[in-house]
Amino acid sequence: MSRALLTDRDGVVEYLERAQLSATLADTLELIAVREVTAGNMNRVFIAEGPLGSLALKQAPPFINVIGESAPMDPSRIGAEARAYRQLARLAPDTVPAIAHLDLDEFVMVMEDLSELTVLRDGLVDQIAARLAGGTTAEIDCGAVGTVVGRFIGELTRATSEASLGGIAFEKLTRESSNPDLCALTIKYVFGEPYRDVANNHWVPELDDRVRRLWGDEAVAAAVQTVTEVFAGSAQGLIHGDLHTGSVMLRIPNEGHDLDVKVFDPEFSFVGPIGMDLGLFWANMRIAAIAAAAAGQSDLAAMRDSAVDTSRAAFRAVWQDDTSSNFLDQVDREAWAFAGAEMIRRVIGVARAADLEMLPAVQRAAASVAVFDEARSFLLDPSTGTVSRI
Ligand code: SR1
Ligand code: MG
Repeated sequence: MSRALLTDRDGVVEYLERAQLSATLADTLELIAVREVTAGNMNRVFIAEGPLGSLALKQAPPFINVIGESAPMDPSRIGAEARAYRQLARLAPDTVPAIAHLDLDEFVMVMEDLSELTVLRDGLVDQIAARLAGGTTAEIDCGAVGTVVGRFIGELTRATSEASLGGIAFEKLTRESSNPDLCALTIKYVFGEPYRDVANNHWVPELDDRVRRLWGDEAVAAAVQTVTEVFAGSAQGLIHGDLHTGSVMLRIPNEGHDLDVKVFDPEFSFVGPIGMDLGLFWANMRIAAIAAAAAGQSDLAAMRDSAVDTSRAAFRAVWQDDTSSNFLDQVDREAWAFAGAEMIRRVIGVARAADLEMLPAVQRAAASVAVFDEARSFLLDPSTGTVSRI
């Protein structure tokens, strides 16, 4: 990296000036305000705003941001993300933010400012927090969000499948979308570390016995091995690769606006198993539902669960004329196995679920145990997935 990392307002404004983007925000630099909105694990994000407009800047540091310099990571991953955005913009332009600028010297991507929208996970967390504090927040129509996400996954994977593209174009896409560094990260943090005694892991004390048993559980180890092989060996279509509720944004409908759903952060994208994006989304909606149930908010829990059904239905609606029901059932089973791995890592591994972390201790413990037990059952028998039709 040829310059220092962006850390403050002046650095961001100076960057925008050098990149000849500051004039889109303000006539004079003094009028540009900057705030850091970093929320994910990998990168840093800033919003720069002036009287003429606003932009989001994302910079990949040469390490995993949430861990720090002890976890070095090639910052050119931002190029993989930009490449994925280009593919998604071609295939599903309404569901991704527009990219304004890519800089592979300083590993910065400048993009449409979506900060008026709410990150789905934040919205789900706020709902519980507000109710626990005796207040209310806007309703999130999770069923409608699930429909958009399921259609997104369906359209993306169908349009990029070998059957749609033909062998030569499919091979080219697979090659161009190859993302070995980020796939290695998934293998390490999703399928690896939670199943070993490593320093990054932590969990609530109520999970102690279960976690120690998990590390010696041969049936679980075999199931995780299978799901890892599916992850690494099933090139079926382009996937987002990290489609949890922190990768979805929405504008809650109000006067003048319909529900608007965007999928972002596709840096883990590659040509992989179709069931993975579904499974990660289902896992995180189940975590959100379990958190709501533990907080005594069963209406919210049911609303959150509806996203699992609607996303599955929307996904199937896209694919059903082009494939067999056997294939779709196999996608379901793989999706639930991915869901199991994702849920386990959110209660043991380094990447946490704010849905659980924000709960008061007693409810957090109950929810974490419920997530763990359900996850283990999805891993061992994916047909236990909560969609009754499987
Ligand atoms: C060390 S954190 C790694 C995780 O961050 C990303 O958000 C992905 O979920 C990845 O698994
Ligand atoms: Mg992310």
